[in-house]
Amino acid sequence: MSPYIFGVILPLLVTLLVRNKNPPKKRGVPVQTGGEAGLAIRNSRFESPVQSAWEGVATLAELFEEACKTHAERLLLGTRVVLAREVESGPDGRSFEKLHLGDYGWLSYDTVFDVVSSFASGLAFLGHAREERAAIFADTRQEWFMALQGCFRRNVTVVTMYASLGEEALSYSLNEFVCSLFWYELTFKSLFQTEVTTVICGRKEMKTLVNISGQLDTVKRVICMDDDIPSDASSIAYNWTITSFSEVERLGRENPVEADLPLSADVAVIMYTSGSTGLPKGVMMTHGNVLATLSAVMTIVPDIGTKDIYLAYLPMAHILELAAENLMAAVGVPIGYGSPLTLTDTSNKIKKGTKGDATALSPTLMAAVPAILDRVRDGVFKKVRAILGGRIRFILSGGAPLSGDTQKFINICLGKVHLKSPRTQDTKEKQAPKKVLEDDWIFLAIYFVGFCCRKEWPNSLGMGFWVAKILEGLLRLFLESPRRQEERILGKLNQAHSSHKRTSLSSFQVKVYSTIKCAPIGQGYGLTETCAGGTFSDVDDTSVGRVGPPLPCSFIKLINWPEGGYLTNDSPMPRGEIVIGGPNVTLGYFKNEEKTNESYKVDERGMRWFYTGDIGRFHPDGCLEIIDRKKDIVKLQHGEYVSLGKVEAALIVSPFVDNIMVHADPFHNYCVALVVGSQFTLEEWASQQGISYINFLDLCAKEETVKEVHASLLKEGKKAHLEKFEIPAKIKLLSDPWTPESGLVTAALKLKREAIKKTFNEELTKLYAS
Ligand SMILES: *[C@@H]1O[C@H](CO)[C@@H](O)[C@H](O)[C@H]1NC(C)=O
Ligand SMILES: *[C@@H]1O[C@H](CO)[C@@H](O)[C@H](O)[C@H]1NC(C)=O
Ligand SMILES: *[C@@H]1O[C@H](CO)[C@@H](O)[C@H](O)[C@H]1NC(C)=O
Ligand SMILES: *[C@@H]1O[C@H](CO)[C@@H](O)[C@H](O)[C@H]1NC(C)=O
Ligand SMILES: CC(=O)N[C@H]1CO[C@H](CO)[C@@H](O)[C@@H]1O
Repeated sequence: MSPYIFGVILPLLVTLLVRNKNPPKKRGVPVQTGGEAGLAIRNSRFESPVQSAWEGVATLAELFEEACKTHAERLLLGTRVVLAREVESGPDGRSFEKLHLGDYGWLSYDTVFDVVSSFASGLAFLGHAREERAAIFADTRQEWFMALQGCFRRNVTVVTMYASLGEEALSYSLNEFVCSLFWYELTFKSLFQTEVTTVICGRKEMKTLVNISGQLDTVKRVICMDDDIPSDASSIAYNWTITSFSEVERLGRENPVEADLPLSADVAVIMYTSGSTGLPKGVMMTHGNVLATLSAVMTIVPDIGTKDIYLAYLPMAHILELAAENLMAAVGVPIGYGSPLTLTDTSNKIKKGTKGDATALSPTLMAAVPAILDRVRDGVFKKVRAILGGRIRFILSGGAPLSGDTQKFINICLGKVHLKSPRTQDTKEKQAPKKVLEDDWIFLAIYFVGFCCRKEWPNSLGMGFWVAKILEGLLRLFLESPRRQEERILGKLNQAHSSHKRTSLSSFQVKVYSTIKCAPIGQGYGLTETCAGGTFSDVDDTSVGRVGPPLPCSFIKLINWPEGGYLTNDSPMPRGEIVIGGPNVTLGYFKNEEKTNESYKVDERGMRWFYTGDIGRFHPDGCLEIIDRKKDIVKLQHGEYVSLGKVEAALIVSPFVDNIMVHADPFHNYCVALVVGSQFTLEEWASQQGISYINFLDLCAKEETVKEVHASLLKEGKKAHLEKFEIPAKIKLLSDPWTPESGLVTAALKLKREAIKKTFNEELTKLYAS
């Protein structure tokens, strides 16, 4: 045995031994519950679900009032002044609006409470009756927050959905047209279904409203958050009274009425979610629901308090943002408003040379969704590659042992693995691929960085420099504009701010080390239906790929799903469908009893449970990991179940495959696949075989190519121990890669099954027809 290898193994062994001395901390512990049999886990620190962290407070309205009394003189809401608007035209002839924004102007708790109370009175003065509902459609801004609180003070249920800009901005890679159509449908559906009588919106949203006015016979009042109400709006003949926000406030001040406060079980918000399939559904959340979530988050974010500053920029119609802003206001944290398009100095709408929201505010807290973190990840990878010139193929590492994590990270950054698709990760080690949560990539990155800093990576290797570079990119990218968001998973980051540009290595490392120590990103798992309650990783948990133990307000139960092959007595870890219970679980879908009955159950002890349709497993320390999705598992004609994600992850390993989507039609007994060929390997193969072709498209159409690729899939399938029915019987080889721009994969390169099915409908039909 050569000393070199010896030298590598020994330190690794030592590390393992040292590690094993400390048994993993128990973060979640089993708990007895009612309802369907299964394995339930609760947060180790709380025996029963937390309902309210504030004594005597049972509603959001009370919470806000209390906070205003406690923090009266402190600053609460901040908005930037628009100094100038300019229109610049881009190279492609499209014009962009650029903003020159000034500093933040602040309102104190006292002032805000005054505005909120006046607004509530004004609402009553305008004739909004107590049991009628109001809708708020606007970008995240301070009027949104104040209108919300105003409604709460009148026990008025607020209907929300994403405002146009939020959605558009977050998904700017998506086709804008599709987006606005979608929004249009959502607006219509939610207004119509909930019989809203007052709509509170921004200037921009009024256009849509006017467009659909003919169909909205319940709407009587429109309150415009901007003072300059569009003139074309009032010229249209319909029976709405249009009032500006400040006018409502003035009316309320002149005609004050008593507050009409809600109870804990009253519905605070009906939140419309897009849902990945089908029509939008309105989730009914009580004050108790939201309060339970706030209380739980309180226990998680360390020492949240008056020294913090919060940057609000996600859509308020997202439960994460709504909960976050209410929490910040409750604990005395000033909220500065921004938008995804003005977040950083280099954001789309920021005039060159002026400050983005993050620079102007220097927040200590912000909410994020995986799409943002995905961009961080992509940026990190690009950066790592770029640092080394962008063409590196192979690195020889020696002189010191390389940890598995580091190796993985570097491989991902530089290797084929990432260039193909992140879904290939881990296929060897695990049968069940990580389908749902791919954002462990970013954690891996952070972990790597933490590792390097802690181990004081030998500078002789030049690694210290490297690390600093990666971190520089990482931190800067934290602030870059986000993409399409997904509501399922919530990420939160404690942002270490500063100007990171020309920071020296050592101070940089120090700064980052302190960030790492307190795990800057906690990962959680939750749904709108559970009021974003679910799980959240502990601050001191540096593991990756898991979503943590149950939140103090939730129980998490795994139940058997025998058809899919996931059982709670599986070894080494119990697996099953994830069911979430507790005070955080919402009442159900608005006017959709059938869907509510499908997904919500109340057990004999009165606890509400929500069936998520996600498949998870519990680690020994009580942390949850998401491993599959029920929806992605299809039952074939003869009753066999195919987990599409699992099969795809096993087959994408083939060198000929750039991307793959397995499709299983329940009316047939085999599955098929759409395969995007890897141009490089296929052309190489063709030249070896002496096959001539005009272009790649032509090569992919050739029968022998398809045969070769199919054979390779069979081989990989066998290697991964797939069943015969799991391996696609027929495939279609495609030449064009699937990119986020084409709308076939998300920004995080996850397949958009519905979009792909639609695009290749003809090919899929043919595969089954022949
Ligand atoms: C709040 O409003 C709801 C719906 O209109 C009503 O059922 C409930 O009784 C009200 N709560 C109070 C405390 O008046
Ligand atoms: C206005 O309504 C029509 C259908 O009535 C729709 O096709 C169009 O997209 C709408 N325009 C806007 C700006 O929402
Ligand atoms: C406006 O209201 C009047 C009386 O309330 C009613 O007769 C008329 O049909 C309404 N017009 C529209 C466009 O809804
Ligand atoms: C939903 O469940 C409740 C209680 O079990 C039942 O009364 C109701 O009829 C169900 N509704 C539908 C639409 O299935
Ligand atoms: C607001 C709400 O739904 N509260 C319920 C939360 O769950 C507990 C049981 O754990 C019920 O008792 C509450 O009524």
